[in-house]
Amino acid sequence: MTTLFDPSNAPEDFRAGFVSLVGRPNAGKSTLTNALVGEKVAITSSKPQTTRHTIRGIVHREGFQLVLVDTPGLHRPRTLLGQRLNDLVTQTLGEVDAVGFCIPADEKIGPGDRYIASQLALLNRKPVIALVTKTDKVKPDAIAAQLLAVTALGDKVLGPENQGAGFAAVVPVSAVQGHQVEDVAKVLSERLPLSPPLYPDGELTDEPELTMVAELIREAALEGVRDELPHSVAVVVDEMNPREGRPADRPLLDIHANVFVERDSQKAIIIGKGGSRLKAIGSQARGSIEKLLGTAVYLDLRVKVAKEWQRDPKQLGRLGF
Ligand SMILES: Nc1nc2c(ncn2[C@@H]2O[C@H](COP(=O)(O)OP(=O)(O)OP(=O)(O)O)[C@@H](O)[C@H]2O)c(=O)[nH]1
Ligand SMILES: [Mg+2]
Repeated sequence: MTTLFDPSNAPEDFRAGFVSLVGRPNAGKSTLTNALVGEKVAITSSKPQTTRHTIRGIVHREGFQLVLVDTPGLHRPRTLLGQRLNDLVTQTLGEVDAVGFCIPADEKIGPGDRYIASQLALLNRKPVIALVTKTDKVKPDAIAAQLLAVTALGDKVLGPENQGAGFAAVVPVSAVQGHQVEDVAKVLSERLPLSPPLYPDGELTDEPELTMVAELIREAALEGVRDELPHSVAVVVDEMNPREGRPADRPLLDIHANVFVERDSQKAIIIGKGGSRLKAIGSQARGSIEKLLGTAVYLDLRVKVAKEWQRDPKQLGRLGF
C-alpha cells in the first residue's frame, strides 16, 4: 500500500529544516552525512575534494526531520572547478537554517579553518555548530584540547564584534564508530524551525539514481590512485537500461559509463596493466551499484581523455559543473 505524503498530521511541535555541513576538504562531512542518514548517500574517500556537488541527506527522527546539505570542502581554489565548488558552498550557506562546521580532531586548526570561520561570521547570526570529527583517531585529552581550541576560534571569529557569541555548540563525534552521532542530530535539530516534515517518511536523499551510480563509479576509481589523479577523474553515465528478454524474476540492468581523466598518462594508470585496474574498479563499482539499486548490473566502463577539463568552462559544462 502506498500512503500519500501528508505532512499536515505532524505534531505541532515538529521541527524540520536544512543544515549545511561545511569544512575543509577531507574533514569528514560526507562520512558524517551518511552516518546521520543511516545509509550511504554520499561517496567518501581519503582524497581531499571528493564531494563535488551539494547532496541532500534526509535524517528522520521522532519529532524532527533534518535535511543535511553535504557540501564540497572549502579550499583555496587552483582551478575553475575549485572556484565553482567554493561558490556553490557559499550559495548554499545562504539558504539553510543552521550550519555544521566540521573540524577534524586529529589536525591542528589551520588557516583553512580560520578562513571558513570568517566566512561563517558573515552569515548574520545564523547559528553555527562546530562538529569536532574523527574523535576515534585521537586520545581523550587531545579531544578535550581540540574542543577548547575550537571554542576559542568561535569566540574570536564569531564574537560580539561580529554580532555573534561564538559557536552555538561544540560537539565531538566519530562517524566511523557511531559515537555521539545522535547527539549531533539532536543539537542540530534544536536549530530547526517549527515545521511539518519536508520529505515523505523513508526518503533518504533527492539525488537522482544516475548521479548516485556515477558517484559510486568515481568512488571506486579513486581507490588507490594518488597525487593529482583523484582530482582529474570525472564520471558520466551515458545509459542505464533494463536488458530486454530477461526473465521477470531475474532482471539485469545495463549501465554504460565513461570515466574521464585529463591526460593520456592518467588513462594508462586507470586502465592498469592488461586492464587490471579498470577491472577492479568495475567490479567494486558494480557491487555497490547492485547494493544501491537491488538488482543485478552489467557495467560497461570506458576510459576517455578530456584534456584539462578542470580548467575548461566548456568541458566543465559538459561534465555537469
Ligand atoms: N577514523 C575516522 N575516519 C573518518 C571519520 N570520518 C571520516 N573519516 C575518514 O576521513 C576521510 C575523509 O572523509 P570524507 O567524509 O570523504 O570527508 P569530506 O569532508 O566529505 O571530504 P570532501 O568531500 O573531500 O570535502 C575518509 O577516509 C573517511 O573514512 C571518523 O569519524 N573516523
Ligand atoms: Mg565529501
